Amino acid sequence: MRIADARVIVTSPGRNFVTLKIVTADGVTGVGDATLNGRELAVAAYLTEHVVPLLIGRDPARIEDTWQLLYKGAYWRRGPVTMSAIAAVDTALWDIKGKVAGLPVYQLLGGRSREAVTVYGHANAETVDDVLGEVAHYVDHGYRAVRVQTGVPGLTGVYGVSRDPRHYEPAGGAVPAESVWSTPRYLEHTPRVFEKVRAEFGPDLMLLHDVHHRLTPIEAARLGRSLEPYALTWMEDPVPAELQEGFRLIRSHTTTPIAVGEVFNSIWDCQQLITEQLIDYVRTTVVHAGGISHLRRIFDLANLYHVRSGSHGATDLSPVCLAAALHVDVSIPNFGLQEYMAHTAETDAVFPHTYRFAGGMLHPSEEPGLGVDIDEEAAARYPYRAAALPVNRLADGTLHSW
Ligand code: CS2
Ligand code: MG
Repeated sequence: MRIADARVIVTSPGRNFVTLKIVTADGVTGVGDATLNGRELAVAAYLTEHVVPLLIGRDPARIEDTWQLLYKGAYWRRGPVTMSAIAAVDTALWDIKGKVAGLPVYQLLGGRSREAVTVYGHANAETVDDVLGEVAHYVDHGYRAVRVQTGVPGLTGVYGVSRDPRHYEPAGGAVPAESVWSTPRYLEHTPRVFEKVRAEFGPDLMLLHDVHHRLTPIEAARLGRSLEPYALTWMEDPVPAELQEGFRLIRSHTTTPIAVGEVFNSIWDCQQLITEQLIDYVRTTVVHAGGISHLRRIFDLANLYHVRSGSHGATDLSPVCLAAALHVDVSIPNFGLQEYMAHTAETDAVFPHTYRFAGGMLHPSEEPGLGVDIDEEAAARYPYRAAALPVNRLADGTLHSW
């Protein structure tokens, strides 16, 4: 079997997505997500100019050798653009391998380790009273886990609070929107949110919160300690994670579990965090961490150190990524949680898929391969539009993590 064609498809059904479709000479196709929010065209160009020419004529069955060729062969290793491009190729080749074998990909990864994939939803609102209603929405729909994000009194445009509570999309126009941040106001407000949510919904509901990279380690330690009475499942991205050793300081002060990794693109980004048990969940996912092959390596390392998966699953990861993630989620021994922000109907129409939601869980496709595709005619109806992620500043104008 040989790769005869590989198409890079950029489409924007409500938001931008980049998809790689690989076609073999026998007509078997595979798809991979290559979407990098705010940097979509960088990945599309990397694929078109530097990857697709290498794929034509290769044996699609050689997934590992292709991965090594694209990783080591680039000389310039790692980084979100390179690893998203490699991820798309890897994912598409696993899709093809499943179709050729006549098996859903999870069967090629060792089979089921659980019946389905427990997911968490996104309850968000400007005020605490309104967010209680949003949490109730997810509980009423069977969710066992809910992420809670609210506004902060005195601030506007706080991360995680969206106009449309069901579809949070942070990328806006071509020029980044700017918001103003205050850590003192946030640290003062957040424990009160979870005091009310826990009191309203009792001890069994899994509660999560995304700090979104905004604190220093000692501030994160203070937040973690203030949240301990409310027994969160995790506090996410408490600090920017380039300084992995910085998490030792957080760890020494609080037992609130920590989840990190949606911005990581290789095992090297989290090796110290995992091997020193500085985190409890690693949030890497298929599209940004080198595909199914590399993601499995990260989760296998994590498994040795009591670290569970908690893969990213925002709406800027396409249904192709989510379909692939579910095959990994259902098969690994150390699954924790899968983020699930449902895509819009417009997006789902471009990416027909057979995974399904029921009772707070996602069920991966049973079709051969990943169980997802891209409708190229529908995709062509949604041209790309530049959309940048916001930036964040302190009141004095200092650029802060968004
Ligand atoms: C967030 C994302 O889902 C999450 O945990 O961190 O909404 C993130 O901000 C976006 O994926 C960025 O594109
Ligand atoms: Mg996050």
